[in-house]
Amino acid sequence: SQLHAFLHALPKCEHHLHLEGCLSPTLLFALSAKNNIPIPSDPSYASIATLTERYNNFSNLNDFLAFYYRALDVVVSVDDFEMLGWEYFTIANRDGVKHAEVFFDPQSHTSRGVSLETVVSGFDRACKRAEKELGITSKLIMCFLRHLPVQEARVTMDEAVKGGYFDGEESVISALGLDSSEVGFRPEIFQEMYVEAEKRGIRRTAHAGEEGDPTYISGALDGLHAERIDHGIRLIEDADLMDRVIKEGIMLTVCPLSNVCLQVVQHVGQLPIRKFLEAGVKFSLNSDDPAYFGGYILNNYCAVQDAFDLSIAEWKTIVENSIQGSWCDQARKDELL
Ligand code: ES4
Ligand code: ZN
Repeated sequence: SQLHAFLHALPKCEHHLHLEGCLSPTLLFALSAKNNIPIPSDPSYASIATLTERYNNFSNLNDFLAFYYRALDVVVSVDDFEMLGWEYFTIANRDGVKHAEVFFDPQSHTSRGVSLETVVSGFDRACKRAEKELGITSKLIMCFLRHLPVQEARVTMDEAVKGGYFDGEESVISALGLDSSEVGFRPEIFQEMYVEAEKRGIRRTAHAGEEGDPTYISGALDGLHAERIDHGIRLIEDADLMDRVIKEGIMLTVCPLSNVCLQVVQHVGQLPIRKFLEAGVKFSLNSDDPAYFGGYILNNYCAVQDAFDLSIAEWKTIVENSIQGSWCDQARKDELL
């Protein structure tokens, strides 16, 4: 696209990236062979090509999530989790990412008999290697699966606390998130865990306003004291709530290619990017589940540029907001600015 070299060179921060969403068809088939775990017999899984083709045709969030959870069967050992994390960081490095705050879904693994320790150790190794070898700083955000009973989130949180992973911003897990099927699973259900996270000095974010209406966004702000909102694009439907988000400086983590792939919008140009810029809503641009949605972060930046033809000054605003909205310390922000 136009400005491609400029966009590539920008010091990018990523805030909305599911490590499990980096499991490409190629890596899925490789781990299946390595671990001797069968690929599902469903015709979609006949080959890397047929699976890739199916990934290009999701009808909505739940249709995608079924594939996302199912693919994880082949990921079992600490090495596998490290490999999945490393897959992300090497491609992010190629795209010019300098700092990444990445999600993982422990319940999608513990429900298969994989321990929290295995998951956290593998991802933590990938993060440490990324800092050492690539100079990428990162944070891990543990997400609860909102379609599962709240009691299971409670158990997951207790296990993270007991393991010593979850005590203040400097611990292995530095933040809490909420993801999976949105409509019908309101943020407030998870209030108790978010209150506890706040007491423990843990940062908080939640997916809201992707498929859900703006009351899911206000629910995440009021009920969970979320400091950021993941997706949040339906904020554009509520002018008063938008004023509040602007006043409080809440950042949205917007994922353009994801929204198109999951048919939240028909094309990137339908996203309220220009309206958010003009109104002063802070947002970062992110890749969500890049192995499923046709591109990593640079593809998302390029898709926005192709759709909106933003000015250099507007790109500077986006990049500065995404650095300032990060949860790294001020010294790291100053290096990136
Ligand atoms: C997700 Cl795009 C999206 N939305 C909600 N939950 C998710 N988990 C992984 N990707
Ligand atoms: Zn997401």
